[in-house]
Formats: sequence, C-alpha cells, structure tokens
Amino acid sequence: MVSFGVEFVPNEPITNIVEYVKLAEKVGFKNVWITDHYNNRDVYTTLALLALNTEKIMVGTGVTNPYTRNIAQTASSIITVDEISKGRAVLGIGPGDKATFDSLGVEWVKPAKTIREAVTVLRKLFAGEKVSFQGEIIKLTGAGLAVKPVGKIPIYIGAQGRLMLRVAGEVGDGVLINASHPKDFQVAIQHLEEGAKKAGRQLKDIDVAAYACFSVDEDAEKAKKAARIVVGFIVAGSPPEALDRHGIDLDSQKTIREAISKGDFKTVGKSVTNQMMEAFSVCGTPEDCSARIEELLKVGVTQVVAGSPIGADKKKAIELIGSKIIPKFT
Ligand code: F42
Repeated sequence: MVSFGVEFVPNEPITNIVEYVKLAEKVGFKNVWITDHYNNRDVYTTLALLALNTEKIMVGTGVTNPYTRNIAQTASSIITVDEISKGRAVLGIGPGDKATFDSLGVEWVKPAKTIREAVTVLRKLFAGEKVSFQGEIIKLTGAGLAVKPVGKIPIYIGAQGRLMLRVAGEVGDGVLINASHPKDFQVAIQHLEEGAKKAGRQLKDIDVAAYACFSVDEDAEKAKKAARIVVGFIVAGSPPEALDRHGIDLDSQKTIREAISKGDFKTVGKSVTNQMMEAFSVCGTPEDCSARIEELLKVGVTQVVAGSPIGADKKKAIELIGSKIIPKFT
C-alpha cells in the first residue's frame, strides 16, 4: 500500500511550516521531510518544533549529508528529535548539494562510499555502541553517544545515480528518489534491486519514495504555473541521459541554464515546455495527479512525497491531496 509524504524547504518562518504540517497530519500524510541546506533555517530546530506540535506524523531530514555535519553529531541530533517526537524520527541522508559545498570549502569526495560508511556508523551509534571505525572517508576512534533512540530510526537515502541507488538498495530502509515520471523509476528501481540482491535483501524491504515536484489545484493551469520554474531548475540540473529518456534536447537545457544564471525567470518560464512539465512533475487537477500516482505505483513506488511547490496555494493543495487523492489510495 502507498503512503504519502510532504516536503518543506525551511525558507519561510518555521511557524508557517508548523501550520502546514499540522494540517498535513490531520488529512492523512504519514511523513514530513525537511530539507537541509546550510543557507536555510536549521533542519533539526525545525524538526524539533514540528515534533512538539504533532502527534502521529513521522518527522525526518529530507535529506542531510555527512560532509557538512559530523556523523556522530548527526546521530545525536536525530536521536534528540526521536526523543521529542516519542519515536517518530526518520533520518534521510544523501551526499548533499555540491553547489552549496563549494562556497563552504567542503570537499565532495566519493559520495557513494561516504554514504555507505555513514550508514554503517549511524546504525552502530543508534545501537549504543562505542564506535571505532576506520573507513576510507569516515574515521571514528571510540565515539559513543550517551543517548539512545526511543525505537528504531529508519534511514532513507537520497539517490538518483546508479551507484547511489545500489548503496540505497544495500543499506537503506528507504530511498528518496528525486523524480516524477514512471520511466525514471523503472531505471532507478533496477539499480536499487541490484543493490538489494547484493546484500541478500529484497525490493520489498525498501520503502521507495518518489520525491516529486508536485503541484495540485482544481485549476490545472494554476497548478502548472506554480510548478513551471521548479521544473526549469530540474531540467537545468538533469544529467543528459535523464533528458534523453524524455526526448528533451541539450540546447533547450542550455537556454534554461543561461536564463537561470542571469536570474531571467521570465525566459525560464517561457522555455519550459509541456513535455518538460510531463517529465519532471506530478502536476494538474487532483484527477491528473492521481492518474500519475497510479502509474508510479505500477512501477514500484511505495511512498509519494509531495515536494515543492505542492500547489499554487500550499494550504489548499494539502487539503486537496487529503480530500481527493489520499482516499483513492488508502
Ligand atoms: N541535497 C541537499 O543538500 N539537501 C537536501 O535537502 C536534499 C534533499 C534531497 C531529497 C531527495 C533526493 O533524492 C536528493 C536530495 N538532495 C538534497 C540531493 C542529495 O543530497 C544528492 O546530492 C543527490 O541525491 C545525489 O545524486 P546522485 O544519486 O546522482 O549521486 C551523485 C553524487 C553521483 O554523481 N552519483 C554517481 C552514481 O552513480 O551514483 C557517482 C557516485 C560516485 O561518486 N561514485 C564513487 C564513490 O565511491 O562514491 C566515486 C568514484 C571514484 O572513485 O571517484
């Protein structure tokens, strides 16, 4: 059975996000995911406030990384959220956003290996072990925490690339895949399954989340308008094989990239085609979005995360998902 999650970027006052999340919990969302970028509000402070203001929804980082935060500190932070939420914490972790690392002087080495080592160490720290670990990237010498989680903290891995997806298949309780179209999941799930098999696991052991660009409104045009710039950013950051899979040429990507770098969002909006919207978003009326969700479930998605922008009006969109989409699938 599918569950629903919602993503928030903490780029507005946290008190607003608390209200959205209380509403999301009320209308049936199972997970909330908060992004982690050094230049936005802090993810753990946000999760603590969400934990205090909710009762059922699972609260998670979506996603943190092992480069800008030491892994033992990450373990301590999420265990604290677990305590405040009485066992509802989830740790989403990925290699992070290289663009923001450059400005911090943080070196991005061997992302797949780093994540594998990070998850190994996290599980030991969660178990209360004193950890001595000499990995290629992560090195701990007798590090142990004085606190333990209330329950098991699930670890989800943010992954798109082949190697990252294989690591997620090997060691993740779940995977957060930044995509919206069944074609992309067909490819991703093959890699995920390869990793799972290697570790003697099965695909069904892993919660496969579509961390999608989502925009819903009763008026399909309003929904599209709200998602257009987000889709522009996705096109700009997509590898050539992802564009090729959807028949999008590199010249249109170049045009969008140049417009973004100049801050010319009018051109970005005009350059985003219907084909791009179709490839990189779950967008339209509740019926349109439900039809896409049906397709995603057929290829193996088990959690649908409504990511930015969610809709032209976030509150209305959360209510619409709760009243017209979630009931169709639960
Ligand atoms: N990033 C953030 O910084 N903050 C967020 O809040 C955030 C949210 C988020 C949510 C979902 C999601 O899927 C991703 C999210 N991200 C966020 C981005 C995330 O942190 C990663 O940047 C992104 O998921 C990584 O994309 P990717 O899976 O394509 O991996 C990159 C690193 C890649 O190039 N992977 C390749 C691959 O095939 O997987 C290569 C991996 C690689 O480097 N392999 C070797 C190794 O050992 O690591 C190195 C080879 C060698 O020897 O050098």
